[in-house]
Amino acid sequence: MINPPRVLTFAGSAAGGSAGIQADLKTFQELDVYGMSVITAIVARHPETNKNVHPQTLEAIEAQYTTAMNQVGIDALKTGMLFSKEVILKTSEIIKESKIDHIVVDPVMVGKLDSKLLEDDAIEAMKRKLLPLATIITPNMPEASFLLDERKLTNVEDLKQAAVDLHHLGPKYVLVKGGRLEGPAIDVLYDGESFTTFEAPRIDTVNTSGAGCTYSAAITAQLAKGKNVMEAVESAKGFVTTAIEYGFSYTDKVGPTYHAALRTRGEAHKITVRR
Ligand code: PXL
Repeated sequence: MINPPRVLTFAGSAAGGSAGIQADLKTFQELDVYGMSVITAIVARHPETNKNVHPQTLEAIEAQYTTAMNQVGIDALKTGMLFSKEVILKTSEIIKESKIDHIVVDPVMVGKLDSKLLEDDAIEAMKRKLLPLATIITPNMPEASFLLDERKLTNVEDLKQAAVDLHHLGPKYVLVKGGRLEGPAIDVLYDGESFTTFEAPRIDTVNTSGAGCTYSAAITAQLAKGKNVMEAVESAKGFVTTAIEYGFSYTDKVGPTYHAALRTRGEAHKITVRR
């Protein structure tokens, strides 16, 4: 028996199961890595108070991390919803001291159901303290735009320029995801020297809740398993595209992607990679 690689997510708990910690752990399990979690906040709307985000204390966050590190050890780590400046600073400090090889930062800001997942005064800490520590950052178009002073992004050329400018903040790789483009879903990867694009067919569905979490969790799992960044992105995009294809909903609202799709429904979508 060879022990599976150990992967930790720092993220919010999405009580509905489609996104955040829940999406990450499902993805880790599907990709045969050992999943662990640090819950930074609980996202769940109270019917009377309407309160939606229930932050965890820095003490609880540190305790979870220490438990995972000391009881198990960590080969790769991803961050999702961190919510506040304080949590971003604490998480950055932890990552910096940890010397973990693979750090994936998904700069989560707003959920598909319009939950606000990052406070306004947290963005500077994210740019200055967290992004420089990343092996790869995975903003979608609104997140990339927000990190670049609300720049308008409308086509692949804009995504490429955004990737170059985000690379100046210090991450080794930048993946700007073009899920909101017209036409095929094209993502741009930039390593400081050259671009690689990853193209999947557009899937006509609204059930994409947690797709971004799932994609970055799959990248993290593949890095932990020894793939390089390019291979990890290609394989993760195949995984998430298949999960989106078989997305579903239990209600009339946006539903989850289907994390087990690749295992239970057949082949990954072919991803067209251009260098
Ligand atoms: O999909 C973004 C996301 C990330 N993390 C948590 C969420 C959501 C969306 O709702 O709830 C915890």
